[in-house]
Amino acid sequence: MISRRNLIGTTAMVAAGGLTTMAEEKATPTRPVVISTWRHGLAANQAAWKVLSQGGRALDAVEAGVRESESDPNVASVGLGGLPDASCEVTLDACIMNENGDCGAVAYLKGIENPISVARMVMEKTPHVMLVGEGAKRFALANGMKEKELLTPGAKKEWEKWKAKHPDAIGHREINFENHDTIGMVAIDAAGNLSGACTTSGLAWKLPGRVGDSPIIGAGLYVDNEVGAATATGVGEAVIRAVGSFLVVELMRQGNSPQEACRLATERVIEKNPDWKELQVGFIAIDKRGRVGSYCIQPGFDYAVYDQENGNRMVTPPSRVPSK
Ligand code: SD4
Repeated sequence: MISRRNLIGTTAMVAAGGLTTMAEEKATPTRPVVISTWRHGLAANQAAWKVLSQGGRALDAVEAGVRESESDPNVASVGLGGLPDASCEVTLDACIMNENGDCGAVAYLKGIENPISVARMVMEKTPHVMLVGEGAKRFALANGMKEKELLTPGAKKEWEKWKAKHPDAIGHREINFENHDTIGMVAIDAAGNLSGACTTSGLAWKLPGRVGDSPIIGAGLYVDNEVGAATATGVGEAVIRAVGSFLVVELMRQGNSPQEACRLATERVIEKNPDWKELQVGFIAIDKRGRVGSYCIQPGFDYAVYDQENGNRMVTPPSRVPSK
């Protein structure tokens, strides 16, 4: 645990290093707080808040929160209703991490509506961190999950439109700037513990078999209960190259505010990806004091924040490419 004495020490050191001014520091922690990516984060935060406001555990809150988006057929790139891969199959990636550093993940999972709950079972019921494909599905079915058709008529229609335009394509890395996507959620509970969850159907029209950053611990999500938690959205390949979410947490460990940590990690993504102008990547982060922050490459990304003081609302973070 970080003691109050250590916290003060860190603050003084940081202020001396010019990274953060004292005015940015909050004297008392804000908690609980939950944040999540994109507009569908509002409904997800609502579900998470039900757990948090009753003194529940951040882990239960983030699972309940992202399940909301997974099960919403109108969210076009998570769980049910997710846009399919190039062969018109919906395949899902998810991971979860708790305050003890335990983690679980699934990738290339088909036909299961709530991959986040499978990821949690991997974490809690197996000695492993990640299960993929057929094995992940068999594990889910053996543990009480039901098989379900995840391709909705709307998603199929979108695929048909794409296929008509790209009849010979075997895969595609398309990022839709307006209509996202993956839900990443991180939270701190009333007891001051952090957890996070990230779940997606991945990039639309991806090459079959492709796995993005979302189920990769350190890339799509990272939680360190001593420091903070972060999650990512956007082009997964670009996030993996920079081990993005781990980097955000490490930057917070060095004394940066969540906002500055997200900005610096985005700059690293930019350094590692020469085609960054064509990409969207966004990070959101929360620290041990309940401070939150976010940064992205392209304008158009927003995130949902829920706390006691200001309720549930959308926040637009600064972006590297300025908005017009
Ligand atoms: C992926 N990072 O599979 C996900 C997609 C995403 O907003 O986040 N889109 O690469």
